[in-house]
Amino acid sequence: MPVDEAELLAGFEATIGHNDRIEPRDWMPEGYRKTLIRQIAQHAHSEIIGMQPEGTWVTRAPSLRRKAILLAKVQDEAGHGLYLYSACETLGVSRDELTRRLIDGSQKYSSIFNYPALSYVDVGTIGWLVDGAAICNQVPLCRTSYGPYGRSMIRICKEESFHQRQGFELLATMMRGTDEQRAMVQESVNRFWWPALMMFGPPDDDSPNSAQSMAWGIKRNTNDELRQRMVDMTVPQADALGVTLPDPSITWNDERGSYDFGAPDWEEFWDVVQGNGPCNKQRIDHRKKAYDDGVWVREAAMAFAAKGTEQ
Ligand code: FAQ
Repeated sequence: MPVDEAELLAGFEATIGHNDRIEPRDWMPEGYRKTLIRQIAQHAHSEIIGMQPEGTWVTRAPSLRRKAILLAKVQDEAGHGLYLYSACETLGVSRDELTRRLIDGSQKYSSIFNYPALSYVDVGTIGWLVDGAAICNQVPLCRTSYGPYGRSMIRICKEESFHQRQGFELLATMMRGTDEQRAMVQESVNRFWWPALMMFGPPDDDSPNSAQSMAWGIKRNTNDELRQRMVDMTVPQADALGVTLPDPSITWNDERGSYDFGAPDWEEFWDVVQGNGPCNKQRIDHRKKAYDDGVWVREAAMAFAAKGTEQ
């Protein structure tokens, strides 16, 4: 390694060691830049693709109040995607390029959004469990080592917390309703519980990126630590709601001060990640259509901007 680069690396490692932030103009190892682009882009894509399952219910909301809440939530998700794409652009990759990589399948988005939202109750369950999992994962990311990513996480987490509460409130309302409504909530929770636990990624032993991402301060906790946090947070909430989580092995472990729980079906997880989930094709087709339909808008905006600079 040339001397200059060794010095730059030492400076980078000292910044990471002091828990200070790396900023866009700072020198960074190529692997750090690539890992950040991979994770931030995947996160941004998840927010944008994540608008689809709930978005289909906006026109079928059961009341004006529910419609206003859902519209605000889905709009927030678009905003989160945009902050994250902007953070990613500071690493030298364009938003256009990132969208192309999403559509051609070379970048991923969260497995959870390949499951359908079959009824309005699923809007509540997604808020409670999916946004709940997102909060567990994202609160530690507010302290991630890359400045633009950490700062975007702070605002995103505030909004996710509203999302989680609206989901819980929707389910609590249904649980105070009829037997049929309670059964709908239970059925929805049964479908979403395991996919929500899969959002944290594979078990630590099977997570090729975790060790390096933790060493660089990109991730602050391992996948299994965050999954455990999610279970510990959710079990008392399920009790308060009066729903049963579909895992008979959930039991309090006094020694660990945490709940024991079963393993998700990892074969199903990898199958969904590789493109074979119930909605993978539909999600990407929809995104591609929106991107293609928007070509003329982007072209017009660019032409307008160019005209502005000519004057
Ligand atoms: N789905 O080595 P690891 C939200 C991939 S936002 C698909 O453990 P890493 C808000 C992983 O990319 C939800 N792929 O990877 C909302 C890697 O493949 P690669 C998104 C997954 O990066 C709510 C391979 O498996 N949140 O929900 C998944 O260290 C409601 C090996 O895995 C974020 O993205 C998965 N679940 O850890 C919106 C948070 N898990 O890339 C709408 C930021 C793993 O090498 C409605 N991301 N893979 O080809 C992270 O914290 C991390 O990237 C992990 C994965 C924890 C997701």
